[in-house]
Amino acid sequence: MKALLIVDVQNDFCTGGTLAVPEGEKVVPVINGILNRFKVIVASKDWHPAGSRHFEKWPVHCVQDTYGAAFYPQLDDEKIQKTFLKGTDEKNDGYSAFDATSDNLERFLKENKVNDLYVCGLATDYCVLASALDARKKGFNVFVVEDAVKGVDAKAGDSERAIIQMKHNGIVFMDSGLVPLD
Ligand code: VGL
Repeated sequence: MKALLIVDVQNDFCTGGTLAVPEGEKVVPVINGILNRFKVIVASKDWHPAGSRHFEKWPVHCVQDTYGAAFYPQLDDEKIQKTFLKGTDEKNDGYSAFDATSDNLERFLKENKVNDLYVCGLATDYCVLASALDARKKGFNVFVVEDAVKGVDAKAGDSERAIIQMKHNGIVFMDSGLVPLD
């Protein structure tokens, strides 16, 4: 069984947000266009308390229950079966969807007999990177939908380096048009 993991497609990571990823919202139509190829669809959300230590490194973003933490409005979120909340305590960065505390992502995927995990969303060089690497460590076959991710690139080349690191760890990059239908 395959599953789609939609990482952090939240208002604060899109244009107008407090930690906007350049062109972040451009992933949304690409993601919406592949949802019907999956029976299992999950998402992660950055979900920080207002006093998070994470905000010593980053502008305040994705504070629990705020507009900035909501899914980008055009994301077709009705098809998401479960959303995993991460970075939920003051000491936790929560870059990886597998660090979610609201529920256990690894257990959910294994209960649903998922072995192929397709990853998309924001941002290539942080939460997509951390989630994809964790998925590999946990034994999933991992595919990143390359036209459905965007990077922060705080330092020029960060996304490119992240992609190389993922490829070195056996993660496969695939255009959305090639995601299998079944
Ligand atoms: C992220 C930077 C800081 C992400 C989260 O979702 O990739 N990036 N916090």
